[in-house]
Amino acid sequence: VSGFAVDLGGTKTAAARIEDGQVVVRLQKATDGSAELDAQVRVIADLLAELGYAHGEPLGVAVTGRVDRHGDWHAINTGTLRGISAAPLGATLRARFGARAHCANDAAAAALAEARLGAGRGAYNFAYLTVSTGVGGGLVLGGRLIDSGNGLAGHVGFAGSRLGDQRCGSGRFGTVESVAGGRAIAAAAGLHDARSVFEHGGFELLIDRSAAAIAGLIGDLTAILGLDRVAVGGSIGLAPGYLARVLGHLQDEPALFRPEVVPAELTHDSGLIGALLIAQETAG
Ligand code: ADP
Ligand code: BMX
Repeated sequence: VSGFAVDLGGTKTAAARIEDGQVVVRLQKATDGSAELDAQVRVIADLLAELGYAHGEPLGVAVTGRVDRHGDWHAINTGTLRGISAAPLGATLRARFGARAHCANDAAAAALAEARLGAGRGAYNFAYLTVSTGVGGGLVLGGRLIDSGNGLAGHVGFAGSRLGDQRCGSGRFGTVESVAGGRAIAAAAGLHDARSVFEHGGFELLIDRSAAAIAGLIGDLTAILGLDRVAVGGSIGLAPGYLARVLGHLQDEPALFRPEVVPAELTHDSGLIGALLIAQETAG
């Protein structure tokens, strides 16, 4: 795939020019979680202009939150995206960048890219999990990315965790995201962001609780879907030592519920590459 892509997460917005499935230039800036649709699209347009994007070129935009069949964008965790509710992202992108612009959920995009070009190659039932600002997911079963009309399919971070004792910004109680996501880790530590929790030291129990919740989620998903491989990404998922903790907790599961668990191979580029793959496939 060749073209342009944007990955708008809860913490950072990345944009890239992609050639033959590889990111050749990448830019990044902090996401404004309180911005409304117009302001978010302005940031996207500025990054694309800096990359030399010209109207009508292929463009994939991956976003945190759910994207429904009409291309409307909704926050599920309303603490992460405070200015977005039923925002016509797809229509706005097409009006501004042309008919080859498409949008999708960030973790679903990343899952497709890992399945096709990264850590999921050769797996039959594959899941990608991102442990980042929230906890997101994408399921590629028998080679097909699972979707749903309301864009909720694959949102595994909103499944329950036996370690959960809080409500997350989705309104749901005891979610994996409320235990394992970056916002939850930072709040529990009383620090501004999860990165400082990792760098500060002394919060091993909190980090370990996050990893245990992810291991429990992997066991549950494997029971439901018969996964043979799971790839873990996101800045927390890829932080040194984190995956080893997940694997440690996974040892508490019976062998049948332990798929192969590996780091995301396309690292921080999977959402970008997947967004462009989806845009190309949607275009037919
Ligand atoms: P996004 O959620 O925007 O897609 P990331 O995958 O970078 O972006 O995840 C952001 C979360 O990861 C934030 O909670 C941030 O504090 C945390 N984070 C960023 N860098 C690191 C790091 N090196 N180690 C641990 N956590 C990190
Ligand atoms: C949340 C949810 C998902 C997203 C996931 C990872 C919102 C705003 N986001 O579970 O749609 O895929 O986070 O996103 O409801 P990230 O921001 O952590 O990368």
